[in-house]
Amino acid sequence: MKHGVVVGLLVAACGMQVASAGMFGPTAYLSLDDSPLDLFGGSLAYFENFEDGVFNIPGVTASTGSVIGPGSNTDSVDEDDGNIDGSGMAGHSFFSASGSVGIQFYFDADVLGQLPTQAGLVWTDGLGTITFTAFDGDGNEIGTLTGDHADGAFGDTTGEDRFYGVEFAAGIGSIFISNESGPIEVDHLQFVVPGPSGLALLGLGGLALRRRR
Ligand SMILES: [Ca+2]
Ligand SMILES: [Ca+2]
Ligand SMILES: [Ca+2]
Ligand SMILES: [Ca+2]
Repeated sequence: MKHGVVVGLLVAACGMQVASAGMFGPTAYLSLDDSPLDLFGGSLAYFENFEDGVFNIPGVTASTGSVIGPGSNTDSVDEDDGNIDGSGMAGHSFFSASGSVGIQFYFDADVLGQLPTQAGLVWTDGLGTITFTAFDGDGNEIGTLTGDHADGAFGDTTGEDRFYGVEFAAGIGSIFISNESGPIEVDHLQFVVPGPSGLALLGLGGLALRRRR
């Protein structure tokens, strides 16, 4: 399958690991360049970095949480403040007070045309073991990843930040992420919906993505 080959090449080129079939991560992530998703593959790519202070890309809703930042406790993805410098405090992230309850992002096939075939996000803060689970359109589990990379600090550190994602050709209904204790922060929510050829990138990161090409 051509699509799968392209993803594989990207993963290999970036030196990233695929934890199991169809799952991406957890892998270090400081900028969109670190994404293993096929955002330029001729499909519709959606990207949210929360940098305008609102969560407003179409076709996805969150079970809980809100946009925060900038601030000393804000853990944005590092690049969003214009400098990859070990700090995310000058950016924005998506926050929820209970990491153990976690955050689930639900995709809407009616809005998107169909469910995404790739989806992921970046965990940026919390405590304890991180768990990421992807579900299909019927709520059945596609796969789960776990990570143990939280640095124990509630500041703006970015060396601990990791991408978690999934690829599932039949359609991804939702993705869930949690950590054992403390609050939770995520950023760079991104997903790919099969569509007409030619990149039509929707979302706040569009300019950044085009600049890199
Ligand atoms: Ca930064
Ligand atoms: Ca951000
Ligand atoms: Ca962090
Ligand atoms: Ca931390």
